[in-house]
Amino acid sequence: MFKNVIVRKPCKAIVNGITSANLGKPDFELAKKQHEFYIETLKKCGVKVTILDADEKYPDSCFVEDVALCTKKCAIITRPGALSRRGEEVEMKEVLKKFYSDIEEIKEPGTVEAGDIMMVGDHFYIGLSARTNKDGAEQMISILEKYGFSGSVVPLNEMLHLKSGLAYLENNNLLIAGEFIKNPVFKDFNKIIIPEDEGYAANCIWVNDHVLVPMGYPKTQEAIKKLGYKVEIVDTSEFRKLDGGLSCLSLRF
Ligand code: CIR
Repeated sequence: MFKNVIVRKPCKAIVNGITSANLGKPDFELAKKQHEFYIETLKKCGVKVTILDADEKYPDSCFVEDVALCTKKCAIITRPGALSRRGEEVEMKEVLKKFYSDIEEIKEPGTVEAGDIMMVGDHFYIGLSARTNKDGAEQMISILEKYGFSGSVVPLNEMLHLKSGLAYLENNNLLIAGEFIKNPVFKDFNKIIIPEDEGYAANCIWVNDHVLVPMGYPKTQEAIKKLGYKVEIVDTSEFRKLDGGLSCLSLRF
């Protein structure tokens, strides 16, 4: 079960965030409203939400998931691969000191964005992407091993982050899309294959038996409902314009 969630309000500079989506610029006012609804939904799932102020220095700073990995025993501060995002992790380290006595850090030349990391019990799958390099993944695995966890790498070719195409919903249930569907690494999961026309909906989050699902993906919504979860629909249209989704917007631990 998760007790805590950390989010950061979107900033006005969000209109200058990194994107490959080709969906136009996000509307700041609407992004703010969608973010508020996301927070209210998380509260319904029984977690305490820590809300950080918007940070105009970093257009993508609402995507807090990427700057730290929060485990049951320690927090690991990442070193973002995107240069315009490097530095977002500095303040997060200070915030996480209130929650963790053990804080580790990824060091140069390693880069990691934790959108590339999927936790499955005590094992962590780490995507090797344009943002997370081999050195960063190796550092991450040796830190995890120090705390009794394990890690393994998954090379990515098409997706931005590992969790752009995967979401672990506990109980062996795995939402899986695109390039990961045929990957034998995931063969033993109960795979819920996300149809191609709903690819974005692979980025859902499990929060204490609720599953947050993005608005506008009825097939995925139905498949998750059938598994017995409480489905919470959240509109993320403005964050999608920056390749961001439900998982990217919070740290959950
Ligand atoms: C970026 O490109 O870094 C942001 N525009 C989106 C980050 C999405 N984060 C995530 O998938 N964990």
